[in-house]
Amino acid sequence: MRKNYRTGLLMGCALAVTVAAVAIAYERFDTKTLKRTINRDALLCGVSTGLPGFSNADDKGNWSGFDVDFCRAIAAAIFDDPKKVQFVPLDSKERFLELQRRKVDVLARNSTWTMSRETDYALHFAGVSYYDGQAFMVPRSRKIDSALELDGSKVCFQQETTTELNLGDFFRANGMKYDPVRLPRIDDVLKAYDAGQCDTLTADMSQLYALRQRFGKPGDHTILPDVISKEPLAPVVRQKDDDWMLIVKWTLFAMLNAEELGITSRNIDQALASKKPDVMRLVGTEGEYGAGLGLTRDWAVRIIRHVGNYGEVYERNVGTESKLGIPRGINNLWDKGGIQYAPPIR
Ligand SMILES: N[C@@H](CCC(=O)N[C@@H](CS)C(=O)NCC(=O)O)C(=O)O
Repeated sequence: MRKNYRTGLLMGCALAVTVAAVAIAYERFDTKTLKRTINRDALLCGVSTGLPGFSNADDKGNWSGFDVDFCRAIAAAIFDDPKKVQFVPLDSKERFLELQRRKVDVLARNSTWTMSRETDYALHFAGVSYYDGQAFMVPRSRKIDSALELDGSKVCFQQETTTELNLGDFFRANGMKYDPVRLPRIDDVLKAYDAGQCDTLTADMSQLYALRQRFGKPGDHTILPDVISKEPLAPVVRQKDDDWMLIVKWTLFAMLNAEELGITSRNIDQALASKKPDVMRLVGTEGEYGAGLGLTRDWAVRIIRHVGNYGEVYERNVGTESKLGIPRGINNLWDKGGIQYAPPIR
């Protein structure tokens, strides 16, 4: 009797431990991001702490930029209101951990898609929003025009980025020496470079264009043409929430497909009357593609109307007409000489 009681107790405990373990495993993989976003009535979007053209808040706290617009596009698809976003600035060190801990629903923050970031933090990069590569910035007065002239330089960069490894690879591969100046925050990196504590600053090329805007005289700094790495920048979500991943991924693809089909925020109403099958599927006048995402039929129309297609977002924030002035380059669509290519909506 006593033995039976003890066995029963042990089995009960084992069951409780198993249930707890399953609950923890379930917790580790959050599958309810869309539901929580809707209940909260706002998207929590992780962005960088301040990169003009990508994600930057003015003195009234209004955010703007390429990454910020991507957050707004997701909010537009869900709520038909691009303003329903709370921006959460995250520096390079905290970004993936805070996403994993659910401080944000999505990270849209100049983050390079690498294998270890997906495997170490149980994340997925949803699709490349910007193809970038690492480069160097130097004071124009140094009269340097190639990264191969940087032998013996003191190099400033931000910690917990892909930058450090690429830097080591590049100098080693070219038989050159350097002195690393590794700093925790982007403001420290800028200050150190501005104070002449390093001879060059290295980061992704797009970010050098952005950071240059933060100096009193941007024209006093040259971005060298050498690109030393592949930096596919992509929005990031947690693993095992496929429904949410689909929304983030197809938001990007809808923006790219809209550009390819010539649909913009200005001509979206004409597109609604179009009889072209590809246009009809994108704008929801044919098929039920929104329902597959748990969204409405006009999900893509909402994105295009409120935020614009990929090209509009690129040009407005970072393109040659903007302050940053970055040529479209490989971020052009595949049929215009670039490598941006979205799977079709069908
Ligand atoms: N793409 C690279 C670099 C990303 C990165 O964090 N770059 C820095 C240097 S420009 C940055 O954005 N800092 C802004 C911040 O920490 O808020 C990566 O994913 O590691």
